[in-house]
Amino acid sequence: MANKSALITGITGQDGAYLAKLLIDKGYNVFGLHARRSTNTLWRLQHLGVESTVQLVEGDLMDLSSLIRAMEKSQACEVYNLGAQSFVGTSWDQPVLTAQVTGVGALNVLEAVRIVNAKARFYQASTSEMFGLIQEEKQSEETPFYPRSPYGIAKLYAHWMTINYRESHGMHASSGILFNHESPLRGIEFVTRKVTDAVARIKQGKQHELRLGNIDSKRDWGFAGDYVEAMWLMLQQDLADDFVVATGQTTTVRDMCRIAFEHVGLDHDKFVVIDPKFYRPAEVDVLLGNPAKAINKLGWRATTDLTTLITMMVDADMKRVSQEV
Ligand code: NAP
Ligand code: F7E
Repeated sequence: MANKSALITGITGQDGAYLAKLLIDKGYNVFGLHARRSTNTLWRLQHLGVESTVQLVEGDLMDLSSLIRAMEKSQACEVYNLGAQSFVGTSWDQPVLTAQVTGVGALNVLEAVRIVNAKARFYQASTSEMFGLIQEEKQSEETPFYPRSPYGIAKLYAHWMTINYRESHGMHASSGILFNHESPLRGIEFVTRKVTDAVARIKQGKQHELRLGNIDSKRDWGFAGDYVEAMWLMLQQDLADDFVVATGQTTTVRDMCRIAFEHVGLDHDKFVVIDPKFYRPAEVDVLLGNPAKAINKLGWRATTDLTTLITMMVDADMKRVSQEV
């Protein structure tokens, strides 16, 4: 039997790279939607050694015809929509772009799937940001949403569109409501990577302080490598559904910093400077996921605790910074 084909939007991002590697290792032909940029965005795929194995198809989430072409070319039976303007902070500066890429972009992918092969299975990258001002101490699939950022609102639109395509067109369309997940391949603008990169630079005398915003906010942080496994598992189920994917533990940004600095023998209090520039117009104070449904129905479980994750990221940044010229 011929290998299955999968199409990943957002293949150059953190999750796209880990998912591409996972699917290649499982024997899939992996296609990735590649939005043309003037800079090299393939470094994550290169890092995981899959750059020459994935087949890139030019296209953009805002261009339906390019998505239809990508569906036709890939003949994908599984489609993972990971592409997005995913940085929450930027969503206040570029709310319209965020709505178009992160919200309507998902609708474009759903339409392309419906038009080309409505039997293909679809995964939507939903997010704990949709819970925003939390309505329950531990957030599950039943918890009401209250998004606090243009990003969270765009994602909520995409989330409901996914449910709507499932209910109106009978498509196998699932949403993973993923809580924060990080790795050495995380974008530098996100707080964990900003911290682990700064720790490495400070330790090696290349930086002297770390400027942060609200360090009292709490997040449920897991390892991206674990989370892409949950995405794949969702598309292997007989019935499409929505699943919370989380560790079930929450930690302040302050404590995450302490873990990172302590790993190289430094005291975070001596280096962290609070800068109001990094505060958000509306903060999500705390997120804490309840992954019981994913554990029971998918047999998925987070395997990496926060200390292991941050230690892995600091070690990778120590190496990367030491090799800089
Ligand atoms: P990421 O690293 O920011 O990657 C985003 C990807 O989207 C990149 O490949 C980017 O391409 C692509 N993209 C942006 N605009 C596009 C456009 N107009 N057309 C086509 N592609 C476009 O995000 P991530 O951390 O891997 O997250 C993957 C998905 O999960 C995102 O949808 C994110 O919102 C969601 N999510 C993430 C988390 C998390 O904690 N990481 C949690 C919940 C949900 P370029 O490289 O060319 O810019
Ligand atoms: O912020 C606080 C900030 O930008 C985490 C995305 O992947 O996860 C991510 O969104 C917390 C917030 O992630 C700085 O205010 C303090 O409370 O790392 P972050 P995020 O906003 O939670 C969700 C699930 C997604 O779906 C998103 O795509 O850290 N914080 N000082 C800071 N954050 C940043 N970035 N920079 C600071 O200097």
